[in-house]
Amino acid sequence: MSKYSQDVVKMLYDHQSEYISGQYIANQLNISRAAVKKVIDQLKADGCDIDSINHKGHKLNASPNRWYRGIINKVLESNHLVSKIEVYDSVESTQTIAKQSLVDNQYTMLILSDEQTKGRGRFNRNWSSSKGKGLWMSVVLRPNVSFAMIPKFNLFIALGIRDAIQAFSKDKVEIKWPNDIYINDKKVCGFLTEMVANADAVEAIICGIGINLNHQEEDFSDIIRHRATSIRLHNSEEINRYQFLKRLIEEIEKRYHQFLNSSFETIRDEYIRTSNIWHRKLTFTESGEQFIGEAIDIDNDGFLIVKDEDNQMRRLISADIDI
Ligand code: BTX
Repeated sequence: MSKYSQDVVKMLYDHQSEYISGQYIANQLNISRAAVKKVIDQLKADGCDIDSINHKGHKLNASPNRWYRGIINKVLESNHLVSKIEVYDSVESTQTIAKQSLVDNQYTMLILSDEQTKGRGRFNRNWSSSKGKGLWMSVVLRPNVSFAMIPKFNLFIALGIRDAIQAFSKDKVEIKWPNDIYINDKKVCGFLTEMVANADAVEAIICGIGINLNHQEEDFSDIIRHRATSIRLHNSEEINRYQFLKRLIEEIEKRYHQFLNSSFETIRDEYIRTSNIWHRKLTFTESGEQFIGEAIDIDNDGFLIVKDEDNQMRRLISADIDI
């Protein structure tokens, strides 16, 4: 990619409703018109939907289905959540990159990739992350908290992710405790919270988030098609990944501040109202043990209260649930 690609794409994004001339771009960047043409041709070859008309100029038709640093910097310019943003075309896992990038510095970070070749879920399960269809990202945060706070973090962040998806879905978006977001009983998002800690405190929280944005049903593999969905399937139009990212970071930032300053009790009602696990028979797996039960409540500390088939009450801080 040319070193001017990010600048050109940012200028096109800034003027999305109008044509801007090659000469204007050339003047702004202090390069020749021929150089501008070369960059535009390359962006088009990369799948950027740019309309070019003689004597009128260039116009970005829709937001491209890939990440451009120039646009991301623009849409996230007012964010206070992360201080460093890394963008990749393809990586094995943004979670792995995040863990490598956080060493020997104190940055808060956002790592984004158009594609993951070895995206992973909980318990090392596979997370399907096809190119250009979804949002695959990891956020590195540096709260000064003990590691007992990690499950609480997960609960707050779940609400932030849910709210962002709800803003783009006409159907109800629900949390499946503790790590998934569902629409109409199909998974639209999975997230996981990991940490790097020393004996006293957490050094970094690494929150990996995978959201299916613009998949059509046929884009999902046979294995997950019957239980996966995308936001696009609940919206009449393509999801603009940049607008979605902006909203997601805003919602996460809001919930992160709440997490740092408030107890789970303050969001408990909201969490219960937006969860999809109540009043149904569920299969739980906790520390290798499997049992059937019904989720009854979530207590003020964020533990799930489950009544099992023997009418025994169990208190879970994390588990795997089969719906
Ligand atoms: P999970 O273990 O709850 O979900 C994994 C399960 O979900 C898989 O076993 C499969 O059945 C199903 N699945 C796989 N891919 C998809 C998909 N795209 N849509 C719906 N269902 C799917 C949840 O794990 C946590 C996932 C975190 C993913 C993010 S992406 C960015 C970051 N990098 C990375 O490697 N992981 C995280």
